[in-house]
Amino acid sequence: MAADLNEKKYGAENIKVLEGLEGVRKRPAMYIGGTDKQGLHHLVYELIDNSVDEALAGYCDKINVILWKDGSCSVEDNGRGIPVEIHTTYKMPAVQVALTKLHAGGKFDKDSYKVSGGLHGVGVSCVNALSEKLLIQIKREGKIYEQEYSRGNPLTKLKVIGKCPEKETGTFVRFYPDPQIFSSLEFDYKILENRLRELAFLNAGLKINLDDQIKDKKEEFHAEGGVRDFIKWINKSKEAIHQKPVYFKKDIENVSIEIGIQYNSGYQENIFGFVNTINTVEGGTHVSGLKTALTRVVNDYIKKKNLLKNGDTLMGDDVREGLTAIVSIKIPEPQFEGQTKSKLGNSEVKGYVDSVVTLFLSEFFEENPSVAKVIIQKALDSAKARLAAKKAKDLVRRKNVFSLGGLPGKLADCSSKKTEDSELYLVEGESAGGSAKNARNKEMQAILSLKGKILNVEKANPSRVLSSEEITNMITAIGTGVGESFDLSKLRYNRVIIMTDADVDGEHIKTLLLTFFFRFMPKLIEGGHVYVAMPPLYRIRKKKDHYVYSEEELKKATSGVENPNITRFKGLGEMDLNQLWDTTMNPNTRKIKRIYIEDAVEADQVFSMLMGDDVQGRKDFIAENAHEADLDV
Ligand code: 0RA
Repeated sequence: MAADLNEKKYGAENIKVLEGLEGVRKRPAMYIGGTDKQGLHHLVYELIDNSVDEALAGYCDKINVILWKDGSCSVEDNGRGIPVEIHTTYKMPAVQVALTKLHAGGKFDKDSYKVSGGLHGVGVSCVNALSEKLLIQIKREGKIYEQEYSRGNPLTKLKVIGKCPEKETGTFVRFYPDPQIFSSLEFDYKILENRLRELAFLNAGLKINLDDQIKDKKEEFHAEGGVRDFIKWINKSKEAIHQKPVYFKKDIENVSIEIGIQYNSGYQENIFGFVNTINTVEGGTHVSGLKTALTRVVNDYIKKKNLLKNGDTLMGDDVREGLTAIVSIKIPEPQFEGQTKSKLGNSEVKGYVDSVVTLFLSEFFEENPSVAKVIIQKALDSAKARLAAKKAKDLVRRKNVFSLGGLPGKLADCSSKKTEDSELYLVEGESAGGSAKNARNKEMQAILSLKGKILNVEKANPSRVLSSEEITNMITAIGTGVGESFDLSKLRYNRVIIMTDADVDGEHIKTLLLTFFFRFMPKLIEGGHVYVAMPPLYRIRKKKDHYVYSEEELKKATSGVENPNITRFKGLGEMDLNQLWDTTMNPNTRKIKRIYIEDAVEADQVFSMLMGDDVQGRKDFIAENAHEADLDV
């Protein structure tokens, strides 16, 4: 550690190191991002990352995560075990150094390079600092060691508590997150499940167990096929146009590169980049290396087989329609750039990935001509559709120029011109639209009513989507444009609120609209501008009217009340103007739910499943999630 302090590149980190664990408790957000649910789960990730590093170094093939009934969480691995020898500088066991001294990235053992990715790489000492209690057990050299901590301070000395076979080694850490620090203490099975599954896919062969003793749920994540299995999993609710994913893995210099590719019959491009198991949502040199090579290899093949006249070539977008790809690289010193530090900057990586893809993919095409054929045909088709879409887009643009002020006639706009204050309600049906128009606050709320069901964008090609009138009306009203020409600064309303009936049809329309936003305006969702209104299901008449939003709530609210006066709202149309205003439109009393894209992989899965062909998957999903609506008033 002393050596680290002398290294200039650790500038900002040094301050953290000097501050010590009190600094972590004083300003936890600086170390783990926040003290909310996400920060809480960050603690688990920090521990898992250490174990994954041990797996990457080749010493561990099993990680167990347990959520205990008493609210604690433990992470156990069968790696070498954190060293217990007395540290020469600190004169205490090395494990105690690891748990009580902040480390400026990397493990305290300078020679082992850290590959997996903690957000801040602050490690187990941070978890210790933010835990009311922490217990560590280590198996090394035939002995079992144990030590206990509270809020970063040792409660006991490291002691030997038993024996074990020499070849049994590993580290077990159980921690109790500190209620003085965290606003939420409950671990979420789903959040952990997604990350653990991802880690299993990204570390072929590694077995990861998740055991939730509160929810009584267990799962083992294990993928011998690595990224190949990941691709199959992402595409499972889509229709693949070739059965086996294209897959290759190669190490160049110090960089390990693993790539999987499979096309489906849809139109979306889904390329997921990972660097040291971190999802690089902003892309970077690994992703651009893949894109460049893919376009070149396809065009070379087309040229060689004379598949296009007059030497025409395809564009990158043509080659990526319906593509699901993963490029996962592991690199000793990643440089992250971009707004959220999730874009890979290492410039040498682009060439490495390009050369791997060029080599393997051209070979694959030569050896699998029937697969090459369906992929190339798909790219040729999408080039045709691109030209058609361009015509349709031009049409939309022209329409905007000629129509009144550029806005659709069906839009009842608000009078305020300030985006910040204003809201656009997208309302199902003309009659509900009419009621909303009368109930609204004209100053800040605009209404656009939509005729029944909009086009299913998952199944239609982009040129048809963009020539549908309901959709062009919506695009023009929102103002930002779509796809690559999307410009958030042109947004005309701060909130776009989808308001449908609380029934099956309403649910369907809501999903269609969300799919549209997800596919064509994902930044609108990312920016937190998309909401759904939550109209109540029932009114209970007491001294004051009381609205309830679910069957359970109704049961609770009426238990013990004899002869409650209940009205069921079948739709928005059955409410009078005051009711509509109070329950779904008045910013002070309504319930609306903000839509998030938490995880691109999962969102894509859900949307494909809900909108695509996988009927059974869809039924299962709806049955499982039907009761989960988190409400924001
Ligand atoms: C440094 C050196 C050695 C192992 C580890 C760290 C280690 C750390 C963690 C954290 C969680 N699980 C872990 N497993 C191992 C190796 C020392 C040696 O035996 O040569």
